[in-house]
Amino acid sequence: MKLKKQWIDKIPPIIQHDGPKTSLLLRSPGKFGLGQVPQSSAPDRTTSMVCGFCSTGCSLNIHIKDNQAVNITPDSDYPVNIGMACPKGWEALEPLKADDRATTPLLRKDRDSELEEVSWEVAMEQFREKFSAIQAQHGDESVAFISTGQIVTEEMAFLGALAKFGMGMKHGDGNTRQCMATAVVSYKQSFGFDAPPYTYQDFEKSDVIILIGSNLCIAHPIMWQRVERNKLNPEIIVIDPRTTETAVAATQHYPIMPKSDLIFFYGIAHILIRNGWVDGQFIQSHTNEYEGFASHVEKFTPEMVEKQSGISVEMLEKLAATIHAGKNVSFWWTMGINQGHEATRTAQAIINLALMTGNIGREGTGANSITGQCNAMGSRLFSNTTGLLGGHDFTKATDRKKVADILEIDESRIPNEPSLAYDQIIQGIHDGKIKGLWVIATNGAHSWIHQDKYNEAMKKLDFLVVQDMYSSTESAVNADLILPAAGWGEKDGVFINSERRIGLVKKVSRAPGLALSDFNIFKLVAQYWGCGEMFQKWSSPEKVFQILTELSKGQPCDISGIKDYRILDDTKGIQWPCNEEDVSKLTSQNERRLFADGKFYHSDGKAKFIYSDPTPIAEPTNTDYPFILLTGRGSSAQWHTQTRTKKSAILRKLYPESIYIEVHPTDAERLNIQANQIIKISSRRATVEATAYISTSVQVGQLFMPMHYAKSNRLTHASFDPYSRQPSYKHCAVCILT
Ligand SMILES: Nc1nc2c(c(=O)[nH]1)N[C@H]1C(S)=C(S)[C@@H](COP(=O)(O)OP(=O)(O)OC[C@H]3O[C@@H](n4cnc5c(=O)[nH]c(N)nc54)[C@H](O)[C@@H]3O)O[C@H]1N2
Ligand SMILES: Nc1nc2c(c(=O)[nH]1)N[C@H]1C(S)=C(S)[C@@H](COP(=O)(O)OP(=O)(O)OC[C@H]3O[C@@H](n4cnc5c(=O)[nH]c(N)nc54)[C@H](O)[C@@H]3O)O[C@H]1N2
Ligand code: SF4
Ligand SMILES: [Mo]
Repeated sequence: MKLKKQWIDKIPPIIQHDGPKTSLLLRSPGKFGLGQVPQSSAPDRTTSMVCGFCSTGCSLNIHIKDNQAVNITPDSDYPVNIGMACPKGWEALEPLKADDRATTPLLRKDRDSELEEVSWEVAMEQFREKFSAIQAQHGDESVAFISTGQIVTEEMAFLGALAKFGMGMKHGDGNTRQCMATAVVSYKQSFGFDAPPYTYQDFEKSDVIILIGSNLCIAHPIMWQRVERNKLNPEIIVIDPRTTETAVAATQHYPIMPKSDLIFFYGIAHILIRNGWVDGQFIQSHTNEYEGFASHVEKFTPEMVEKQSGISVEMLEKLAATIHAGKNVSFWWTMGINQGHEATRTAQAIINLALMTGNIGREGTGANSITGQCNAMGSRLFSNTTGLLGGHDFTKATDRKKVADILEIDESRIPNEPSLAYDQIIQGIHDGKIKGLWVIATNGAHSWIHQDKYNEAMKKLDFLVVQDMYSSTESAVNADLILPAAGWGEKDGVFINSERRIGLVKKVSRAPGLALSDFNIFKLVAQYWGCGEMFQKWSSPEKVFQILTELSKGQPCDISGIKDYRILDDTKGIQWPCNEEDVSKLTSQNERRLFADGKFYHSDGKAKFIYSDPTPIAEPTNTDYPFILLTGRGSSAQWHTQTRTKKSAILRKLYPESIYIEVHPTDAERLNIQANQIIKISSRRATVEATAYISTSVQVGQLFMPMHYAKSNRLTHASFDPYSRQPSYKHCAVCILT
């Protein structure tokens, strides 16, 4: 079916809502009825909204004067952060004011010319012309999109629906592939649905808290504060090759050999079974495949595990004994697990420990994957990339029909298979199958693994569109078209945090120049593409939210009880699920966890033990490349590729300005490296220079480089977990050139 074109005069005057009147008039005279921006003189006020950085989802009070947000204080009534915020939260307004904000669309006439300012009319015309010409010549699947976990859920859903149902794209993935894909696949296979079971109160109710590949103090500082509030004098166990800030604060640290976690956890399961420290009743009533698992782990004897993981038999026995002694044991994992060559099975080995000891569904327990970005959970359920909107499945005819009926679209517009994964899209570009790419709110030119290969792919594209708050990002500077976007604080919608809590984000500030909210950009694209009619009901973020609640009906993530935004404000965010019955029971301090009834989402209501044999790492060290390079978060003041956090003068004081690498004193001495010396680090892909920080936080033979400096991903090796296709950022072989 070809959709009818609708021309510019039918576009609703949406542009007028975003930028200030003056710059609109200066920059884009013309067709959009610009004289109507109200210059309101609203009284000073304070409103609260969820933070736009990490997945903790703290609520911040925003103080507004003369209709502009001027200051932030943490919200003391919100059940997540209870009056606390980390430096990024306190400084969240600063990135909005930066000089390099994208304020107007920028277009490159051809590959060799400079980016030039153009009006939205020209930008949208080019967008339509270039992408539709590519599709006409090479097929619908020759244009793809890469989205994000950092825009509001309503925007993600709009993008996913527009690109796939409206524009006929088959392939679109998100930066959540770099981050959460492993947790998604693990939960789906083990529980029957992608469902992190916990509530943050579990940090306070656990007597044994096990943090695996998670540097909570740095990456989720307010979750760490929740651990600190625990009055049970808990054992805090950190399993991490590095002596991180979190490991230093723990009661037990297991400095595991990188990527030996699968063997390690099978070894712990072996000891628990050998000692009879399992919950037979729970296993019997609520799980499948336990016998197979128990015989699988027989060969992972403590002696064998000691050799592979570097953790002594005594320590292994101690960990198992601590788990057994705990009343409420909680297991938490983050990127040290998700980003690995056998990440899915490793996450499932953690899930298996919780299941076999009955540590799930009760307070202070759980197999708990911590998410990363402010709306990673929103993207998992509603981005329409890997899964069909609302936690549905592209491959199921009944799911496609349900979604088509609710959206009142032709069922044939819904693809019957999930998209290619991020790495397959990049490979598709290299292979000449994908010629057009639309990148939204992610900076892959810095953050994707094996960066040089990524950038080569970008050069091969016929047309690259980057939609971002800034025109200066590593991704934007190489685009053919930059679409200027409003950021957090400049638009409305919801985020879903790590404990499944849906929280509101509000427009408290005006986007600069001609920048538009992503929502309004998608609306414009729909109009220009000629599929505006399909999205007639998608008139505002709140209207879209209501459509999403309807789509979720009957799913484990059912939120059909949440009728409007107001209730989210009144109840301080609501955790999914929340159907009409649940909503009547909500209190202002509501905290809910999943699986209290022991029912999982597989058709027989049981969880599944999933396991397989360990596999070799992709790039082992050798005499030429003798060091293991680890990468990750460097400080609580740095956010990913730094497009936002480097805009705050206060945050900039809290971290080193240029790239550094941590080296153990023994290695430094052997290679005659002095503190703060600039050294060269080489992998099979590139050589980069960095300042040497000599520190016992890394083990001998291991190096750590934060991901916040663009060069780090020139070194990383592009290998992927086979089930989740998540990149293995935390292991590659390098040498130090002396
Ligand atoms: N300040 C700040 N906070 C953030 C972010 C940020 O950029 N800055 N990003 C957010 C996002 S999107 C995410 S995903 C989270 C990430 O949060 P985390 O996952 O906690 O952060 P990382 O530093 O990437 O990795 C955690 C730890 O994994 C360890 N590790 C490496 N290899 C292994 C291994 O083989 N086994 C084990 N057990 N551990 C290993 C590393 O040493 C590291 O300390 O943080 C979120 N919060
Ligand atoms: N070596 C190494 N690499 C890693 C990791 C690692 O541990 N090691 N971690 C990986 C992980 S877990 C993650 S999540 C990724 C993150 O990687 P990215 O997603 O590339 O990182 P960000 O810097 O958060 O990029 C977000 C972009 O969106 C823009 N933006 C922010 N808000 C908005 C908005 O509302 N609208 C629009 N249109 N744009 C907006 C920002 O300016 C920025 O350019 O990095 C991955 N890369
Ligand atoms: S912990 Fe996360 S959500 Fe809370 S203020 Fe800091 S960045 Fe924002
Ligand atoms: Mo992430």
